[in-house]
Amino acid sequence: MRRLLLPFLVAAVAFATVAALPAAPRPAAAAPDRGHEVTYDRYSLKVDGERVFLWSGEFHYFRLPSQQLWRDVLEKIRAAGFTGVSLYFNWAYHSPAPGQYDFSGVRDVDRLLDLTEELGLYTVVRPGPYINAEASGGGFPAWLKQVPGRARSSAPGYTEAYHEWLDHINPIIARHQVTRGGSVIAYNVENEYAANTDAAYMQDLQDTARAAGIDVPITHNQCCDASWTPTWASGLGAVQIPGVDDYPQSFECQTPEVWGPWGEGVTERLSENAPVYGAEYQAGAIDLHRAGYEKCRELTGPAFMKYFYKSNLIASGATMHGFYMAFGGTNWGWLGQPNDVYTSYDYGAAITETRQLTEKYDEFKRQGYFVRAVAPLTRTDPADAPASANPALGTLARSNPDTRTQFVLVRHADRASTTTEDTSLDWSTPDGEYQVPVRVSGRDAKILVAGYDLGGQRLVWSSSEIMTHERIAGRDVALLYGRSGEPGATVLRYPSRPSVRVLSGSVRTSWRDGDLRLDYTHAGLARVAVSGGGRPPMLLLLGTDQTAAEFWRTDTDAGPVLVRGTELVRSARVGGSTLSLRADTAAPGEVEVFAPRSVRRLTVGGESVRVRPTTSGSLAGRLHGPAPVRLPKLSGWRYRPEAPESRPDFDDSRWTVADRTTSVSPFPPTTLPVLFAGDYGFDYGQVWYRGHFTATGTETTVDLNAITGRDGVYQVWFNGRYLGSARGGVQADSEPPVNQNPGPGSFRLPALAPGERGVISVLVENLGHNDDWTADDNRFKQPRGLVGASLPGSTATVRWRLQGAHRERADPVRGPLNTGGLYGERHGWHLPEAGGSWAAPRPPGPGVSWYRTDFRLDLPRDQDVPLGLRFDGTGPYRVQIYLNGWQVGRHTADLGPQREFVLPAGLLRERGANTLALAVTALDEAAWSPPRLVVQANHWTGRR
Ligand code: IPT
Repeated sequence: MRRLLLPFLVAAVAFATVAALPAAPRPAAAAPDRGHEVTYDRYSLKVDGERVFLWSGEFHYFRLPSQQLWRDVLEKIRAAGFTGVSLYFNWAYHSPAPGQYDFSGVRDVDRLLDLTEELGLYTVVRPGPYINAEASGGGFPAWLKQVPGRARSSAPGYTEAYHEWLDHINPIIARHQVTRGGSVIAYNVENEYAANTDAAYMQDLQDTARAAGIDVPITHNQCCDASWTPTWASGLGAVQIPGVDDYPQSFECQTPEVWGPWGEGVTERLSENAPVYGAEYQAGAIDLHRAGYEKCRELTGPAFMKYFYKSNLIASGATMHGFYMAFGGTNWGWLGQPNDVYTSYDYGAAITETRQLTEKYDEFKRQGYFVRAVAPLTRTDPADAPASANPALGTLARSNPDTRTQFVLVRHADRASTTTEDTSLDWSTPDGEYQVPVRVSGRDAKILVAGYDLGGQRLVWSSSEIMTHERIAGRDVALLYGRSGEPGATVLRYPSRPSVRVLSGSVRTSWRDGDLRLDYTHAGLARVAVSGGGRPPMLLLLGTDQTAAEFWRTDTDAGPVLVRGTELVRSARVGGSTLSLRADTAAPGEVEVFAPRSVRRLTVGGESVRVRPTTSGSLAGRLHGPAPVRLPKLSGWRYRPEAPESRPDFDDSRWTVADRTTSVSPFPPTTLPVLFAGDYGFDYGQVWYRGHFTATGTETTVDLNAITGRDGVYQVWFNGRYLGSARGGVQADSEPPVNQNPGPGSFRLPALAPGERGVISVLVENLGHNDDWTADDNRFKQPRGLVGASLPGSTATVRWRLQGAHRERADPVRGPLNTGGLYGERHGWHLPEAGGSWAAPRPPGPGVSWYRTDFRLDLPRDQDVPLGLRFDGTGPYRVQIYLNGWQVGRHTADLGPQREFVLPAGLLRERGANTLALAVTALDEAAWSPPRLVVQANHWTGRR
């Protein structure tokens, strides 16, 4: 072991620098001419007078502790066609103790906002102070529980505390506003502030932001629907753009087939002067019932997205959307709220926790490209919808008052219906009366467009949906799609008869009175070249859901580029005659590019690709996939038992004495002294208690109460002997219906003689802090740790001391949420540089056992290979997983559901030495089955 110490120290030092990536040089203060004006009206946001369609995805940087992966995920979000991101800022993540703030390394949100700016993603910032988000304390730091005065009100104690937070975060946000050349387009105050509201507080949040130079529109996300009051649309505390959160599909992931249990999901207009804002629109779900996130992904899958998102677009005319979540991430360390979530916050999102793209991503892409390409959508009013000949299918319409472009939603009248129906729409389009045949198969919805100037073309109508169109190399390239096997028709108008060539697929054309009509069945990818007719040439691509999703659009200085194939296109650049793509592949395959005229050559990921011109005017070539990777087997495990705290002779003289008799907690202590961990500065993770007494001889049991959060446990020893464990409570109430007996446990003591000395040792889990959903302190200020202790029948006085992770001594790199108060954590056993004597592994017994091993990786530089740690065993134990000192997850082997944990690149050294440490808390004797490394995905990325 000794031998290993030195290299580890070196690795640890090197590592700290990797983890806490130095901040990039800050751009000099933005020159005023880089700034843009942000305004809005009842239709949309505007930047320098140009309407903006905000289609944003929610992303939590604090759930992805790796700057390099921020870029990866944000590039994936951008590539899906999102025009923006919505970001919560988590106060607890930055503040271990009052007055202490950290914005470095994985907390460097200044860098994060540099990145959104560099990627051209508009950013809605949501700094709370309260965010909910299934984060511990709803984003409130645990130290706030000791601050008197109701949180989320204008009580002085709370006011002073949140001003401290805003004084730190607001200046960072302010310098990244669109008005100063940055990406921040809107600033959201509070979160679903609907119960126990205090308008003066709501107003002060905004006044404070304005005083810090925030000059973009201020927004709010109202809970659920406008039946919740106030909506913050008027009166004291009103925001400029009030928005609504919609979760029509509920969080019942275990029944993914149940359709829209929480209603229509139409975002309400809360203000006549501001755009309709779907601040949080459901794009996944919390796994409340531990059904597994794949079920949540099914619950909120493409069918839901098609039906609800498109219905909402046309019903509400919303031009501001935030989809919650685009990427969920990981509740690493003690970040998660303890009752509703576990380590993974995958959320069933379009991008998985392992950063993979799903069929939900494809649907986002189809819709995102559409809302981005078709500008008239940014200003629409309700319009008469064409009648549907088949009453099973309903229609709803909007039109743009300037261009008269019409948008018609077609879907089942009964939203639960799954039948396939054909209809004919009696459509009075801006270009004349038409009978338009449409088919809807099952849970689907289409937005059909009529009267649209599609580049240089005139689209009269189409029963295919528009995905995107671009002017590339002097012609319009348009991509339309429908479900495979469904009939489609498109009508385009020309001053004179154009010439039409069907390059591939089966498309029938007809010409009548200026209308070119194309009829086809959606299958594969049909290609039609149209030229002449008094308009610029056009390449019309007619795809299916699947083939359309194979396209990527991206901008270059030389104009837009469309790419077909690859797993992902991150960005493109044109230099001379070469188009350079940054793209990922999962397997060898074809790539086809539609690029500016100058382009003759193609490089992908820095490698040149042999290309040939196609009859479609594109260039095509082949790409290779990733090389297979082999992972080391985890072996050489070493072991070290802990919990010396359970022994009677353990020296606890330097521990904190529990001597308090009062607490600001709304829950009155049932016994004294106060044992609440937070009242003594121990906020996160496990806490140890030791109670000393001199027996009277009448003791029979020790009766305890502990609050741990759902699924937490505590364990009890007497004079070194294990007495057993009990489930901790979630919540105690101080008002009826009263539960003043949370997490009870009664432990039998051995017979004691009068005058005999006894030591009770208790290890209590703290899985995190409740949220403050109801803004009344009752949940949020619930204590953690022991909340009651007594020796029934005895008059002996128990002197208690406690020990844990103190808020004044948080890990300066990994932050306050990384570790708790286990002996091994207090002595750095989780750190790469841990010394001490470690032995051959033995199975865990009651208490805590540590296991460590090292492994080297040499993953290919030009591949992205997310790795996971997989546990196969089950038993009465829980495992805290430390990767190079970072607590990346918690495996609850007795409850589940999660067995595989993400080892995020950045914390994981992909080429180098890594240390894995496991703290196994067993409730009983357990079998030891070490975890293994697994490849979660493998992509070739080329030079990144
Ligand atoms: C909405 C919250 O605003 C958000 O923070 C998150 O908690 C989300 O729910 C659920 O994941 S609250 C709404 C569902 C009532």
